Amino acid sequence: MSATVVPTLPMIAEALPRVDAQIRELVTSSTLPKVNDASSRITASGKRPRSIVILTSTLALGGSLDKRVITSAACVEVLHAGSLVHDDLMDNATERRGVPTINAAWGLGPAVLVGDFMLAKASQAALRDISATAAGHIAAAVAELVEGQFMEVLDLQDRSRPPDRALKSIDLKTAALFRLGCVLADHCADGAEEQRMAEYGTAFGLLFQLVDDLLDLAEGVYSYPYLTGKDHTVEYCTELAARAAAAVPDRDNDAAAILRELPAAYLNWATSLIA
Ligand code: GRG
Repeated sequence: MSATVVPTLPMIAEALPRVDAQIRELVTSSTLPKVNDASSRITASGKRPRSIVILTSTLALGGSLDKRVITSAACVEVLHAGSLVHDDLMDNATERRGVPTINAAWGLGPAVLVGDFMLAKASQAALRDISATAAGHIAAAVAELVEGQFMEVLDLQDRSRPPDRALKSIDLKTAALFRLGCVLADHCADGAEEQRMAEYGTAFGLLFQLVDDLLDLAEGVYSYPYLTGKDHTVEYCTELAARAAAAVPDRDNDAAAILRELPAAYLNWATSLIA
């Protein structure tokens, strides 16, 4: 999700390298070079949409891009990457972000452990550099990810999968991290808008996964668009973009305006690819 896909601000572009540096610090903090090597490889790239949402949300709420916010974004990216490591080993995937997966390069056992290491490092950084409240939000989101993935593993090959159950699984496995990012941004900005930011993260997170599923529709798994059809899914995504925009707290600044535009801009980009 780069500036060519969605609108952004120069301050966000300038802050992203600080997020990358913090990610690097977290994933190279093992005493074991092989653990650092594996977790660095999976975090070295990625489109960083979750960071863009966290940084923009903070500015929209009148906060500054300080160490706590940069750490929030880094923690969410490391959790996301850790969950991808576990997802790849469950799927037996061989390549991710242009490099061999950890399960393909080192085997299943090391992939379980590297994913666990990344979760632990994100939690530790949140407790040290943000707050106990932030670490609590992270633990709750990890539990949601696990539950969402659990539902996914059970249901993905089920032809009679009810679409609402597919949505529930998306809410947990993908929207949870966007929700977490928005709640952390509110926490760091002291914005007192947790509920509206959680609603924004939920709507954008659902939209983000549905777009991913629309782009992967040919793969034939029982995803929400496969179950309900492409047109219905695009219509539902349009509703989600409006729901996200309406949830943005009533602030009159450039970042809030961008936050309102982001979901629809992302959807427009995706629909131009699948048209
Ligand atoms: C270990 C935290 C942890 C969780 C275990 C495996 C699991 C439970 C959850 C995984 C859930 C999952 C695979 C969600 C899909 C998320 C998604 C839409 C990934 C694609 O995200 P992008 O497009 O990818 O941001 P890049 O590579 O750009 O980061």
